[in-house]
Amino acid sequence: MIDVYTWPTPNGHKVHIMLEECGLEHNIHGINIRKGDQFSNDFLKISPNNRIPAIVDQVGPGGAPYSLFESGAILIYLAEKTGKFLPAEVRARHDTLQWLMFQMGNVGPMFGQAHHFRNYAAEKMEYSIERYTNESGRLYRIMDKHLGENEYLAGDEYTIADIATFPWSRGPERRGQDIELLPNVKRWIETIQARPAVAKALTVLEEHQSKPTDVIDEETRSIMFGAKQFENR
Ligand SMILES: N[C@@H](CCC(=O)N[C@@H](CS)C(=O)NCC(=O)O)C(=O)O
Repeated sequence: MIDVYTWPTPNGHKVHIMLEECGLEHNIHGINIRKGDQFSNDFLKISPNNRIPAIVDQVGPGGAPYSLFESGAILIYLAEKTGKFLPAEVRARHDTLQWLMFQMGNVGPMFGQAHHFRNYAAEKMEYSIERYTNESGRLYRIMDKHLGENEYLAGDEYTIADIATFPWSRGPERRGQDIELLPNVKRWIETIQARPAVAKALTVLEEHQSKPTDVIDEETRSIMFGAKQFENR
């Protein structure tokens, strides 16, 4: 049994998709990051960076419980545990890890900044909006070119690289991008969201899913981006 500490965000959805795809038994524990659940001592013990997702595998290596944070590390762990979605062949394996790192180091952080400055920042700063919208466009175009030559990010097979990147890539209009200009990304998004495991995973805690129209109140702003976030713990 795997305990998942999570929230319906792109990083949370990566793990929800992987668990559904692998058919692993799991319990969902909602960590409401808008209300500050991520700062509780119990959660910080398993996720010292006060971010979701985190997991505790009750039957980890050697049969003892094992906890992990960082979605990329969780995907690799679950892939190795199940032998699924991370090819064994050396080139295919490293192609997968390469695109997984592309997501972790580029797509997630840059798209996250685009969301922040376009939707959440109290002050609308033209420079920051333009910088992260342009950077998001650049990353989408890299994916679009690559997906024009490959069915999935790591080649012919659906892997943890796709599982990590899909939840961040859907709804490109949130990052100021026109999906019609990204035909290969569009085809890839549609293929992945038609998978039953993905459709099911996207319903996890869906009543708490944030919408572009959400208004952020002062308490949430302090928790997510202000004094509460930067307190010494
Ligand atoms: N690199 C981390 C990023 C995780 C992350 O940024 N999680 C966000 C939600 S998508 C979060 O928990 N935010 C809580 C906070 O900012 O306090 C991962 O991939 O797991």
